[in-house]
Amino acid sequence: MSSIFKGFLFYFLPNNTSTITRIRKNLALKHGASVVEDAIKASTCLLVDKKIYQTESQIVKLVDGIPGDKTDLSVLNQTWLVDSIANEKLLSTDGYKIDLQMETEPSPKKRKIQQPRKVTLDEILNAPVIPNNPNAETMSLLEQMAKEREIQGENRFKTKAYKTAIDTLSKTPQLIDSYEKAKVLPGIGESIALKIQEINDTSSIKVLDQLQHSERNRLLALFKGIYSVGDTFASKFIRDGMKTLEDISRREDLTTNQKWGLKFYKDWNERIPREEIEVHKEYVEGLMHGIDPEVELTVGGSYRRGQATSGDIDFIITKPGVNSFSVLKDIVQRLLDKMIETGYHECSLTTLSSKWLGGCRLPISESYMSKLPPKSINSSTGDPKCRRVDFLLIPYESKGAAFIYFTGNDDFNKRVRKIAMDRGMVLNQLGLFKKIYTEDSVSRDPELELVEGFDERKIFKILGVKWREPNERHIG
Ligand code: DCP
Ligand code: CA
Repeated sequence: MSSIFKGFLFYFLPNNTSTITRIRKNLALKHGASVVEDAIKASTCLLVDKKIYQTESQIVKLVDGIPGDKTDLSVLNQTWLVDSIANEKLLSTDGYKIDLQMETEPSPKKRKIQQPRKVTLDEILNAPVIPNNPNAETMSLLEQMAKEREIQGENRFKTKAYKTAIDTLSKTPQLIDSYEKAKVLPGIGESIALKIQEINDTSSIKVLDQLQHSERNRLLALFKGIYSVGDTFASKFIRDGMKTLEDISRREDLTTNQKWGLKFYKDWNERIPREEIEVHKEYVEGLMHGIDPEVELTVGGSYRRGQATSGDIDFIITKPGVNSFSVLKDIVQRLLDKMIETGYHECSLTTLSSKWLGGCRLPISESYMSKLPPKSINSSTGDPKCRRVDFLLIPYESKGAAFIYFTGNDDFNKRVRKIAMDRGMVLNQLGLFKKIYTEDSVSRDPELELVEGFDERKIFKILGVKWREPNERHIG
């Protein structure tokens, strides 16, 4: 490699770690120069990227901030370095000098000097060959651009244009760092040449950043639509390069619930019409009647608040006089057995405890098909859709507190719980409790004494909160 810059001391402005600065510093070093980093020394040559700093006043301000001896500083456009390397000889600095004494607005003459120099293909091909693919960064960004365009379903020619340009760059061992150079290469058109210029000016492509940002959000939302996939999993999927639900379905590390979530992705991301929930209620009541007619089934959540659609169906299950979870569990286990028998049960997302979460689909039956709105039926199979169903097992003595909790909405619940706290009480799904402080409670949590659990209205009253019908609890 030639040593055309032997004896030169260069300081790069901007002195940053962008690809273009790194590449140019490397080139300078390879051609015999020394690069100073922290301070300007005597006879330093300041190499300015004029694409970034276009006015002299900007440069003056920056030079002022650099420590060191600036008495015989010469300030040159970085293109002098690039052109000298391309010509394999030290070019005259005429036309590359930047005069920091001059007025801030460049004179028409100066402006002419900044006009891009026309480059020929021969010049590029005769420029020094740089080992290790000097255009790797540019190619990588163009590759990402092609991918984004492909995802967006842009016409195939656009994607192909990127691929052709990348192919050309991969066969070009010379540094292509400007619009002018890119433009003369075969297979690189106007739009991609401009992007190559942009990459060299900013180490990025603005449009690509925007596309990738919105693409990430789109993928986050898509993946979080899978049951049991939250931010952590969704981000991991994106990091692993997943683009579609099909990509996800090929993974071998999915949990059982995530697999169910994928299987019922479409159905579980739709709201359930109120009329359909009524049919589910009738259906489950029918099954329950054969098991234990005394059991009370209430649909809570948004349905109890009177909303027209719900995300899932929250069944609150209690039985007069029964406060034991294990008795309730036995009943619900028999219900689950029947659900499997009749085909209503599609999947379980939990084992049965004080609650059960799963997926259910109404079997086709003439008796209620006419009551289902069109949105409840899968138009291609004619089957009712699979729905997310919860069973919440509630001791009878906690019925009122559970009704408050499972009616919501969450903001309403937060507000009522806060009122309880302010009154030295605790409200949860089992009841309203008074905090009892004993001598021991300095070191331990206070003991809780049940004040009211059964009667929803009484709980409101004790808290001093005006009674609100469920449909008046939709706040926030
Ligand atoms: N709940 C709560 N705090 C939570 C989650 C739930 O207080 N973090 C209560 C209030 C909710 C009820 O449980 O109303 C049921 O929870 P859902 O998530 O099913 O919410 P909704 O039924 O209100 O809405 P959706 O129609 O989306 O199911
Ligand atoms: Ca709900």
